[in-house]
Amino acid sequence: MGHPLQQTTTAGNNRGEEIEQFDVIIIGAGVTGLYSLYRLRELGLSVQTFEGGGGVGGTWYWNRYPGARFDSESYTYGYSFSKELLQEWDWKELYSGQPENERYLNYVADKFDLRQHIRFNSRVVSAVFDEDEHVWQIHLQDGHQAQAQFFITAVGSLSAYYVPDFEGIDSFQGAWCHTGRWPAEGMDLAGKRVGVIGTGATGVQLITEIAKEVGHLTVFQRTANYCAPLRNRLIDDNMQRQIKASYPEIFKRCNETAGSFMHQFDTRSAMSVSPEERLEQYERLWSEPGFKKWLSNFYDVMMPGEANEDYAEFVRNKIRERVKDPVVAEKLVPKDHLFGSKRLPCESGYYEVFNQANVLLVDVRESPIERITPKGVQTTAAEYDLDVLIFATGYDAVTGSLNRIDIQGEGGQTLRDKFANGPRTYMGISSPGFPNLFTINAASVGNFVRACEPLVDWVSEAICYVREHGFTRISATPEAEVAWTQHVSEAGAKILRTQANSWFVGANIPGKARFLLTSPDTAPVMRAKRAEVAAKGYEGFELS
Ligand code: NA7
Repeated sequence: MGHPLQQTTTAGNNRGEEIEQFDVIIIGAGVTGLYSLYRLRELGLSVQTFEGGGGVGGTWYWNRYPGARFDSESYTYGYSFSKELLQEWDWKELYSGQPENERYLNYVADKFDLRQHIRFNSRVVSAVFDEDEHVWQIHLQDGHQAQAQFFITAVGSLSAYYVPDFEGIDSFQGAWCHTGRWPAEGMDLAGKRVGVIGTGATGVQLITEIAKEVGHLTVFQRTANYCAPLRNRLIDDNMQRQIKASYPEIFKRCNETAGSFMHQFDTRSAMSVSPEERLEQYERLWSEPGFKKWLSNFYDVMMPGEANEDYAEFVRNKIRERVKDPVVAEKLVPKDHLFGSKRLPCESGYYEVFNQANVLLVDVRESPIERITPKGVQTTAAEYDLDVLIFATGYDAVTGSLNRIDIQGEGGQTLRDKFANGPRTYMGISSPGFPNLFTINAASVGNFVRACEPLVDWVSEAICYVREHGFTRISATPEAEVAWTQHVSEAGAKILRTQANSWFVGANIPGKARFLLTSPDTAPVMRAKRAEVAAKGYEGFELS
């Protein structure tokens, strides 16, 4: 049974098999995909979602590694579209962990009866635009086919997990996995010799948690990160009542900030106040939870220059204070990139792990990994014997998850080829030659849920506009693409996010073209831009 408003039809393919037809096909049942499904269905369209996983949640389905949790305040990360949902759901912790986040997304799927439109364990292998019929033909790994007028890739910006191509990886006789594919049944780590490669936001969460149970831990670090205390705590009844009474203000505040977080920069320059006042503010923010110490700081801390370096040194000294062995401490102190040029990993005892006698930090920039051996990891300096090896080595961001699907637009052009030197889009969401395709996984950063809701609303309204005005297709114009791509390149060069070698610019994947993979603009600027485009009858798009 479909939603009462839905009209699902079928058509025959050239082998005489029936193919289900929908108005919209969505790939992905994560945070963005679930909301897209809900929204489009409420607008009366027939929608089918294909999800590679066995359940809803996306990032919060796959990332079951110990320690996985939010870095945004939980109550700013929930959907805002339903007042009833906001009042019903109790976030238990200030920064909620993976099991609870997955439960939340399952609760949403059940409450809004979304599962009936989702086909799980269904990996889409190709999507081909039919230029005669103006529909997308979707092919799944299991042979299933479907078609729809509109096609939305809600495939996540960090979902194509990346395992470096180390020689000998298949010879390893212990157990290994990537954090983004943590087995649902867990990994048996108790008392074992465990190795972790990678010390990004994921590695920092994982290492802190598993250090409590492993026999011995070897951490292979290539780049030290600036990490700050999360200061998580339980939400008590009083705070719960306050949160529920103030959701409109919370979301209003998030919507006013660059990354849709609830923290606002201090409008003063760090260098305009006395050193004592500056330090007092650094210390005060340091004692508070979450991203405040990053995003409520003097505004110029987030700009390359004197203030940024002043705060970076403050953070470096915080690390030095916590690690007993000065040699180890110096290895953990970042010196090769600017503070804030990567998303700030938040931690709950990370640095103290390196004071444990059973924990070894291996600097693989000094002695790179040569190969994986049957017994463990061989660097240029030594071999480390391991029972379990965990890759916290990140993701082929944004384009990686699109590239896993053979997406063919007009004239047989593939999106993979078109994006080979970085995404060529208009506002991240549409690319000439690929009509009726919305690549919404390429458009949001920051607090993901806050950013995705207005984006999905915009795409849904665009789809309705096309249908209501008697058109069958919408596509960005080549001129809009050229102008936007140039804007990303020029404006991107000025922001802190492009200064480090991180996934934001594809620098974490060998051979990947360096190009900012997300918008260089703030969330309010992007919302205003999209609103203006729509108000002008979808300026920069061709409707036919
Ligand atoms: P990240 O931030 O991309 O971190 C990946 C880590 O893996 C990082 O420390 C890398 O070192 C390391 N890495 C990658 N390849 C290698 C090789 N070949 N050898 C040694 N070390 C390697 O991914 P995360 O999953 O931690 O975080 C992704 C986002 O999720 C994060 O931004 C938050 O928004 C949440 P490197 O720094 O490249 O030297």
